[in-house]
This record gives sequence, C-alpha cells and structure tokens, in this order.
Amino acid sequence: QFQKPEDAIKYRKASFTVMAAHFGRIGAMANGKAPFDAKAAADNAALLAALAPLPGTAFGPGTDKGETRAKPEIWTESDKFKAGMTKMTEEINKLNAAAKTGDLAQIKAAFGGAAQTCKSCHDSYRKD
Ligand code: ASC
Repeated sequence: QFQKPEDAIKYRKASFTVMAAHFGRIGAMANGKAPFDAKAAADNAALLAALAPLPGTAFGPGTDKGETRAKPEIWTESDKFKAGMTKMTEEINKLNAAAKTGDLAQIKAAFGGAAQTCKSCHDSYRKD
C-alpha cells in the first residue's frame, strides 16, 4: 500500500491534519466561537466520516521510526490501539449522524464524545 515507511508516516500525518481542520470547524460552532451553520456542520462532519478510517491504515510494521511522534505501544499493544481507532471512527459516525439532524445540542454532545476519543489516543500513543 505504501512504497516506503516514510510514505505511510506522511500519509497518516496528512490525514490527521485534514481531520483536525474539519473537526476544528465543527468544534468552533460547538463551543460558540463561530456562529452555528447547520449546513457547514453537516458538510464538515460528512468529510470527517470519510476521513476517519484513513490514518489507521498507515501504522504498519516499520513505520515506528522516523519523523513521527508515534509511541512504540502502538505496535506492542496493537489490539488496544486498533480498538481506539475503531472507537474514534464510531464516534465520528455518530457526529455525522448528529450533524445531519441540524440540531446544535446533538452536535455538541457528539462532538464531545468524538473529541474524547482523539484525546485518549493522543494521551496513550503520541509523544508530546
Ligand atoms: C481537535 C484536535 C484534536 C482533538 C483533541 C481533542 O480539534 O485537533 O487533536 O480536537 O484536541 O481533545
């Protein structure tokens, strides 16, 4: 799938970067820092749902070294790491469903759940 380990590392970082941009746009609305725009929320959430499965495909063998903050536990506890990635995609799918309703309260709740899954993997598996 990737020619070289550094290609996988670039790919996963790029996908997280794009996800953070779209997640942040919903977050700004959820946190009252930007006016609520139901269509923008739904568009951003739909993109996120498409993007969420991507980064997890790029943590294969040999991608633990190089320009990465990935901790070795990703590979030594790979079942737990994969479960975290699955949980993240599930919470993003819930956020997408919430965003389709156009109801800000539902979006806020789902945003919080999704953000928690980002944070928990960062706490366990990312060097600061
Ligand atoms: C974001 C972003 C993250 C998560 C995380 C949630 O907007 O870029 O990595 O939310 O900060 O705690």
